[in-house]
Amino acid sequence: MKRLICLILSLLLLTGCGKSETEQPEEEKLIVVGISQVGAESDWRVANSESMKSVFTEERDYRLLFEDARQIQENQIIAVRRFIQQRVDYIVLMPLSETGWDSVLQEAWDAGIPVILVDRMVDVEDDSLYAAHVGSDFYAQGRKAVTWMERKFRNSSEAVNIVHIQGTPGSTAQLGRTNALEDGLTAHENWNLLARLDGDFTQAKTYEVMSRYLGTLPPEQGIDVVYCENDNEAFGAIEALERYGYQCGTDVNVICFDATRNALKLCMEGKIALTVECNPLLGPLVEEIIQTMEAGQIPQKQHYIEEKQFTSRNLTQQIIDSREY
Ligand code: GYE
Repeated sequence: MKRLICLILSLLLLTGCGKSETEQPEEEKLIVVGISQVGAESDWRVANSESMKSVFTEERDYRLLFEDARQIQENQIIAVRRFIQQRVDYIVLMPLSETGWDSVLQEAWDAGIPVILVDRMVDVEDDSLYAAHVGSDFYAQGRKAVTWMERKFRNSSEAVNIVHIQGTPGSTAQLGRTNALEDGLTAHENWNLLARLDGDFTQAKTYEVMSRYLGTLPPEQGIDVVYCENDNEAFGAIEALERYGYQCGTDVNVICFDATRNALKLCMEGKIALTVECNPLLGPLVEEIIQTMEAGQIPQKQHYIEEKQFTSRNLTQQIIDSREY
């Protein structure tokens, strides 16, 4: 009797328990997406991760493998190699900095796994190593800030004293926003760069470097602009400036990028003069690219998104309330 039961069970297993031959087990129907995220250094980054996680869910037929690199590029390279070993269907990479990607992207290409770049770019010799890029034009964002400064100081022949707080060195967001300011400095003789500090896109580091810097300044030193390469740097800079008795919005014009809800609030209060929008909600666009490839088509290589800019003049409470990030 035992033998008979075993035989029936084995037969059932062999025939797939009566399922038709074309039907696949649940797991195999899911599109497997491996995401290598930079870290969680800013409000922008957290919103970007949330956007990806809300799109790539099992209910929507995806299996998501999400790796946070904690701001270390080596961790991203390890994650991408792991995704290749796991034979994921797509790799989504938010590269920390632009260089150092040729070998690992070549490995993904050799394994036939498309790589979609999100947010920042990579500097590789062969751009067929990635399928598409979705992100912002960071130089254009920087130009918006520089144009605002040009208008603000157009009638002033006196020195415009600027403190520049940079983002993670070598990242596309840093390079584009820095280059735009550099061009502004070259174009305007009276724009005077007081200092260039590395805030690494974080509030804590910016508070630290800014406090240290302000501590070295003579009390009469005026600062007209603090050009922060993201909102979180602006939060840290404002804290430090206030600690040293500067009035943000009256003495100092703090400029930043992202336009997250907390920055919009400070802008409405007048402490931030300008925040240039950088949209982190890129999950739906990445999904569109994946679906294009699933349909056997070639996706558009470059996707830039429309972005605005905010000052206390065009901000409303309604805009702040409806901000998703
Ligand atoms: O502005 C900043 C972040 O690369 C666009 O990185 C991104 C930047 C963003 O940490 O907040």
